[in-house]
Amino acid sequence: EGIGPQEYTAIKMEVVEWSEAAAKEIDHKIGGRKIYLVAATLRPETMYGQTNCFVGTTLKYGIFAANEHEAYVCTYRAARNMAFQGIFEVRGQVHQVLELEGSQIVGTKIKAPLSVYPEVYVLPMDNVLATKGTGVVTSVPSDSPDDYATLMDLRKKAEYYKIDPKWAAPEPVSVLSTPTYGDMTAPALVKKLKIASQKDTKQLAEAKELAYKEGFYNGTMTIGEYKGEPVQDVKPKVRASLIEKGEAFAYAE
Ligand code: A2H
Repeated sequence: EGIGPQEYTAIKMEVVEWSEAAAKEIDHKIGGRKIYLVAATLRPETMYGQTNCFVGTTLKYGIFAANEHEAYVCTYRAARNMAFQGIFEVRGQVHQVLELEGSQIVGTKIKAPLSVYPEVYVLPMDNVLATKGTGVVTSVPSDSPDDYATLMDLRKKAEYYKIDPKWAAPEPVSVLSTPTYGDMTAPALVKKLKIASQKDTKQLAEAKELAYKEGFYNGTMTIGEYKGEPVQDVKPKVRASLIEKGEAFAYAE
């Protein structure tokens, strides 16, 4: 994070089936719109390896009407930014249809664009910041140490986290390979830095830095249309293709 705005790719994850707790609240006000959870990522080239998506259980989310056909789930703060970036039908205007608590969204089944797992579940993560991105984090445990550590926590303590173990079952998938960490960067770093859980925030920050540098500068794709090509070259191509297909949009803050 340096000078100037952070350019995210906002991934549109269409709701396939709401969790029981959210289904109770969703009513006719959505007006037949397709609803998407919107996740802000800096690593669009890793979307092949999405296994789930994360929300903060104590965060407040809204369902915002983007236009006649679509509504987005994110924090109010992100919706306001989107409105001023011309992402909604009327520039500057936020139309919140409903408010939901993160805990209510957990267990919702969604589509994950590009993923080898076409449908995945929403799971809880402790360290989702309300002040960054959309408050929705798509999970790529092969390349994000935070995502990997959290997924392992959830598998170990499904009951404590109030999740169905099957929601956390998809295995990490190799997306890219690096000379230092091999085909699974995040699991390799979690092991190397002896990270035991998502609560090890200091080591996770270090792992995140190392994973990003090695993956971006020395990584080669192991999957998808650009298999064998350097990650640096592939990132803008995957981003452009997702945007062109209507599965993502540019979001900055
Ligand atoms: B990244 P930066 Cl594979 N709270 O996407 C916590 N983390 C958040 C967030 C929030 N509100 N919003 C976004 N993020 C995560 C993929 C990924 C990411 C990989 C590897 C590293 C990585 C899959 N998760 O991030 O502080 C999102 O996770 C490390 C750079 O703006 C987003 O990109 O630099 C990243 O943090 C943005 O963090």
